[in-house]
Amino acid sequence: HLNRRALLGAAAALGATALPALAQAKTVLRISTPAVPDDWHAKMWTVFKEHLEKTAPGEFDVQINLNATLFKQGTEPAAMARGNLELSSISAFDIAKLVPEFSIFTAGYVVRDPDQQQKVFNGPIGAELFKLVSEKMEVTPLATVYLGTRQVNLREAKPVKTPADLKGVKLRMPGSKEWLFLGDALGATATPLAFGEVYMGLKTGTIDGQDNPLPSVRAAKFYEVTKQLVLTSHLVDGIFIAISNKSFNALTAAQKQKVTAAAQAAAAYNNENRIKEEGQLVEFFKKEGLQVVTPDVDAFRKSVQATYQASDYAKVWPKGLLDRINATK
Ligand code: KDO
Repeated sequence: HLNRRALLGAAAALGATALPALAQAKTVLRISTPAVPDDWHAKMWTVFKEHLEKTAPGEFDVQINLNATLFKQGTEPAAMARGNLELSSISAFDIAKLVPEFSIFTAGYVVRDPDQQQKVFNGPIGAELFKLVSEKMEVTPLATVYLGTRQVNLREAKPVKTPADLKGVKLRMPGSKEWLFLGDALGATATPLAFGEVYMGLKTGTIDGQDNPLPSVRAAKFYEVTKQLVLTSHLVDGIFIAISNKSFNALTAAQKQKVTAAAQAAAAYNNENRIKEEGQLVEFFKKEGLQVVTPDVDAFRKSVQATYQASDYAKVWPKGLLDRINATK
């Protein structure tokens, strides 16, 4: 409030016509994400906004667009590179399209847990790869967000122990070849669909299942239209708060630091809440009537890892990177 009053006071001193000019001086930061409002990686943007309002009062106009209303899922990186969008959270799958080395993080059973994920991306591996991201994608990653550990979630319950049991199951994946490869590696028939269409797809039966971390299964209410959770834990998934280089380079050094700190506060809020909730959700889904089963995770791990190792993806993984990730504790 103080700030607005100060602005109005300054405007009055300069004459009423100066108000629109002063108001426009705020740097607009548009955010686009497919996240649903009740998910932690949607709520974290409010933390980002409030953080900036405190550290840089009146300097930014942060506009949060959820549910992929501003840009379709997966089109955010191109929009940021063109300067049509300032901020988003981008996935390893988005990055792998332009930075093939990054596909190591789209592979199942590589990252072990959220703690290791933070260490990998906040250490030298992250620094090296984020440099490539900035050069090749024209966006700068600011913080690593734990999206959760992806699990298989089926419309009808069936015995699932190994990848062979998913044969013929139409498993929805986001619409890119890197995602479809993961779905197929799990033994299923991967079917592309945008996140916003998954609920209907499950309800009507155009797909047999989907994979997502449990907090997103809760927030997007997929448990209402599915009967089983198979705890494959196949991907410790991360997304990266990223800003377009065009907008980042236009900021002062102090603003860059504040925007980065706000992104890190947002990620920390998400990570803390998501990890906590993820540990409590199996009970919730059971109460909602879902069958929750643990398959032979070793069988899934072996099969998925072998599929990736034999693929073209592994050919472009920098020598020694997998060992360096594994050695990160
Ligand atoms: C999804 O579409 O399954 C996915 O989990 C992929 C993620 O990369 C991310 O886009 C996420 O959806 C959305 O933010 C919605 O939660």
